[in-house]
Amino acid sequence: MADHDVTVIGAGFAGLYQLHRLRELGFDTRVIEAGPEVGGTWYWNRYPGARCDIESVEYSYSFDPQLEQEWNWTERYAAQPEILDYIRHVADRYDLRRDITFDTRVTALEFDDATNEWTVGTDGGERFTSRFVIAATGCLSVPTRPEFDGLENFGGDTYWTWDWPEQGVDLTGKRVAVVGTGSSGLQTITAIAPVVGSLTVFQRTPSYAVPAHNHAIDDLLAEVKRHYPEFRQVSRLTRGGAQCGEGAALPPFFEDLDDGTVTSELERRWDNGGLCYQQSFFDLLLDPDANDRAAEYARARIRAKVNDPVVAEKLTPRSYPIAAKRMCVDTGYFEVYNQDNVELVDLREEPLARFTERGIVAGGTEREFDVIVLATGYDAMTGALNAIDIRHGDRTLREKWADGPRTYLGLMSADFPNLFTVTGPQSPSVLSNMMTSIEYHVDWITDLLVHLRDRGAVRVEPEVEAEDNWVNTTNDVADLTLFPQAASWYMGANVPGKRRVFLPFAAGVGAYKQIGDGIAVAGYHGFEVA
Ligand code: FAD
Ligand code: N01
Repeated sequence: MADHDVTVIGAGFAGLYQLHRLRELGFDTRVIEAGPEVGGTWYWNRYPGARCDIESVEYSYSFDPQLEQEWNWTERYAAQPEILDYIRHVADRYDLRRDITFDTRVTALEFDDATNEWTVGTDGGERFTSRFVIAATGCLSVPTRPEFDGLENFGGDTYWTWDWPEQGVDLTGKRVAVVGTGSSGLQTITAIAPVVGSLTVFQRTPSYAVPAHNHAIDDLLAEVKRHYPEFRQVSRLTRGGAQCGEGAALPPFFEDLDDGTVTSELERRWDNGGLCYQQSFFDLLLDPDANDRAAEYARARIRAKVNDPVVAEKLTPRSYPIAAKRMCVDTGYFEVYNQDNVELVDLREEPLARFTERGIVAGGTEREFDVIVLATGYDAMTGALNAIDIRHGDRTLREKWADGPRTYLGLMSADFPNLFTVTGPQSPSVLSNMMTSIEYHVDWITDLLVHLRDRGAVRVEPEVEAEDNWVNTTNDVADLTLFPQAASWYMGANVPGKRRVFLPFAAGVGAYKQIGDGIAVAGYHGFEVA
């Protein structure tokens, strides 16, 4: 008999909810977490300005109505400390910590056909067996760490946004460089600009960023709390797992709108703020004309914020369709470049050559710094799974996925029985409000484990044909969209040597839920159970 019924890897939002569900149902469950605390993303990312870009009333658990009623979000977009407080509160409220082993990394998983169990190996040298393993390892939990020439020679302080010191960093009056202008870079730059002595931003590709218009949400919170269950029901059937203040209404098709309505719709969405700008048209990521209009409008709004037209042009994204890379949500980011002590270095004009003891050489010029901040992104979706040596017989998951992930529903991979992935590749995950997708996957996996237990079954895995069909469906859907036209982390393009395939399922959370529910109702169609 296995040491545990289920091992969950990771104690972020996904791992914690998974533990709670399984323990309630009597499964002996153990969680292994690499970090010293719960929280995942929100434990590690303590950089200045870190906050969510999905509205707090949606970016939260829905499984317990009492929790929903009792927790009070203070802002439209909660900041990292508040989100981490919430996760800690959840861990304490449901007494989750007693089943979590912290400061321990799962390094190996090996499946035994004779026992239908996984042997789990950790970096502490422990080995134990588990009937099932659920990887709640996160889609954005393994940083890329680009190999910058000479980085180790820099004599000042270097910080990565994903591993910001818990005690904070005093940047007052310092000469600071930031490399990277995705969401992490933008949030950091905006937060530190008022205190630093000087700030130099090294930008390779400009980002589309929509203003957050963040504010206190007392009234909205009270209103949502009055009908939270119905509110969540609606969100689960939307494309993005969040309502964007529009309820269940679908956005209009671009070609159905006259020119004036197109402009007013873009203006309304932009002024409302946030990622929902990309929902201006249903076909914004399908129709190049729709995309061009939304992109041009965004570019005009961005340019209007920056005083120097040369700097404004450098900050204006042009090289990829809007929203084909994850958009950013900002709070005064572009205005930072109107400060006299802020410089933008466009790495397309002045390539980054190397780091030195004093600073960074780009375009033949050495700039000197006290502190360098690296906000260079993640090996998304597959990074954390491929970091574990996952074996069945003479095959590893890493080898199987060398040309891109192969999964059924983003939940399991054929020939790797009894191993589940929460928000895995080829599920909507990172294209959605992750809380909606996490809860859906955790509930789906839990229901399947109960189904197996009720039948005395000890093994489940996808049929190869079902997996092939799902991989084809995922790729076909992606090919209908403009996503593949951007060199994004969605495509694996930010990791040298990573195969370029579109990683998430792009047809939306609502469509995915209907498929997932249908497969379960049909007796887990496409899964072999033994
Ligand atoms: P994570 O929070 O990543 O947790 C995974 C955990 O697994 C980590 O604690 C990690 O240490 C652990 N782990 C990984 N591998 C191992 C191993 N081998 N052994 C042991 N432990 C391991 N999504 C949104 O929907 N809205 C947002 O506003 C939003 N903002 C974000 C902001 C930032 C800065 C980042 C980086 C991501 C953001 N995301 C957002 C995505 C975010 O990752 C998810 O919303 C969510 O927090 C993921 O939860 P998770 O539990 O699936 O994964
Ligand atoms: O990472 P990124 P991130 N030399 O990959 C640049 C979520 N998130 O951590 O675009 C120079 O987006 C790179 O340039 P380029 C959200 O899902 C959410 O910022 O590859 N530059 C890019 O500018 C997000 O999408 C929030 O040309 C290099 C930047 O580094 C995801 O996490 C906040 C380089 C990396 O941007 C990842 O965001 C934070 C090099 N060698 C994160 N390598 C919210 O607001 C990379 N870059 C909720």
